[in-house]
Amino acid sequence: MNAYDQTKTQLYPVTSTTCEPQLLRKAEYHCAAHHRRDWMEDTGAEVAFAGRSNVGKSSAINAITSRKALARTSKTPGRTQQIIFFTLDTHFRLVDLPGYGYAKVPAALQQHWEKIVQRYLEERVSLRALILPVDCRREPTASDWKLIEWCASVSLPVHILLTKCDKLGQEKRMKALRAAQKSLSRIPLATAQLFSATNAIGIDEARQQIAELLSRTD
Ligand SMILES: Nc1nc2c(ncn2[C@@H]2O[C@H](COP(=O)(O)OP(=O)(O)O)[C@@H](O)[C@H]2O)c(=O)[nH]1
Ligand SMILES: [Mg+2]
Repeated sequence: MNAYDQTKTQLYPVTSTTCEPQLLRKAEYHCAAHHRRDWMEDTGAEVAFAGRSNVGKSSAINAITSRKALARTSKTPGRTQQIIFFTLDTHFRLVDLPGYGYAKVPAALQQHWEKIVQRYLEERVSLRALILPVDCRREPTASDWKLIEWCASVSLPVHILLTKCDKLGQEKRMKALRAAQKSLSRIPLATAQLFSATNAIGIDEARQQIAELLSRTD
């Protein structure tokens, strides 16, 4: 290494492009972007959480990052209207997208959110995968399927968290997982797992999966 390279290395420390599951515990809130111009720079790698309001998205982010209130959880759905960026290190990020499908939100506002999410999904080069929490007791909604199909159409992996599985007994839980896996079998790059933020089910599995998706290079 010559002197120039040495200086360069010191100025720009090389970050690993393999994400370890434990890195998810290092998540820090970075910003909440109302506008496209406020998005973080599109470099490195990120995974985004999308989903219907009230499915347990914020609770899932908190559980996966081992933080009580990194992403605000709420009993009033539909409050998160911005795209929220969390950094894991200088290379890896988590992104919390606005929730959709809350009936009490006026249609115009709902459409506005959809546009923001669509724009983010279409433009973002560093996006490696979508994490989609779906209530394990309910069928995925039309909006959930729209996202899943969209991911398939652009070869973006989608990982489904079957949330609130503490509400089901063991047998029904496994039935819900099998049903989800069956309906996703025709979708390339779609995976599903059981998850409960309340009873800490599937948290290590989700961390492992997200770390692998963040490390994707293809
Ligand atoms: N029983 C149960 N309730 C949950 C779980 N995760 C979230 N909730 C509850 O569901 C509601 C919505 O959760 P939140 O994380 O804010 O959902 P979001 O709107 O998708 O971000 C809150 O009342 C949470 O306490 C879970 O794993 N089990
Ligand atoms: Mg939320």
